[in-house]
Amino acid sequence: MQSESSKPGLFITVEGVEGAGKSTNLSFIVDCLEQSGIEVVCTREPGGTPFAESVRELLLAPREENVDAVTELLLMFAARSQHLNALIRPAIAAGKWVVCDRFTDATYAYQGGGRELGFDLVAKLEDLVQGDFRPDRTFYLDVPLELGMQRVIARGEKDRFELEQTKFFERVRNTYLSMVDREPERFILIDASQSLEAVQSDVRAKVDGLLADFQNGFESASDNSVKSTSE
Ligand code: Z5A
Repeated sequence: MQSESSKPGLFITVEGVEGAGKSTNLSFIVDCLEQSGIEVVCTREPGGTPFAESVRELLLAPREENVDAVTELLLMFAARSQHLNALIRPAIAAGKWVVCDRFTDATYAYQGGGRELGFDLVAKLEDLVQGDFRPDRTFYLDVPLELGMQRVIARGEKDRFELEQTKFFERVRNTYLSMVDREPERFILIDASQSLEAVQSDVRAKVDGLLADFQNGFESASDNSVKSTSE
């Protein structure tokens, strides 16, 4: 299937707690889409452009100084603003599909839930930075915390977030699950505790469904290609 340059692409995000297999399955989603002839831009948050990747380094490096939760929140959105305007919006407008490893749902989960800043503050910044730009679909890979942690520990070195306590990650996961409940039409819930083979079989079925919807006229509900926060 060819993406039509006259038609905007879709914005797909992939979310999950630590060790859920986001990065592994994001590559798989990109492969499935490319095999179907879709032009894909694969990116991540925080990061995605040289400037935003510099902000990512600031955010993830373990450090002795305690980083204030609001400082962290503002840096997430600073990186996002740059990423959105320099890379994501132009790609979607050019008819490409953008597949992004984490986006604003992660801010609700980690800063809103994990850091206990709450939904309202995150929502205000979301409106300011994104206007009504939202993901078209979000794969949420769910895994019990213990299993996710086992996978992460097997990988070695931890970043500043991965050094947090279990309670923090419980709040993160609960926030994700509450968002999945609230927006079942956008979220695609995947049981990521299964074998990788079984997870990818589920993911493949959902991608095929999405491609079929797109062929049948599915278009971004949020009109992502045309609206800019500076307009
Ligand atoms: N953050 C935030 O606080 N606020 C925000 O707004 C945003 C982000 C956007 C960096 O994110 C941090 O930024 C993140 C949240 C915060 N905090 N942390 N931690 P990141 O996405 O770059 O980092 P991450 O969450 O740590 O991702 P990750 O470590 O790459 O995990 P993953 O992508 O879910 O896992 P993976 O690398 O694909 O898989 C982990 C291992 O498990 C690997 O060895 C796989 O081979 C294995 N695996 C995967 N699936 C399976 C199955 N099904 N069975 C067995 N083994 C598996």
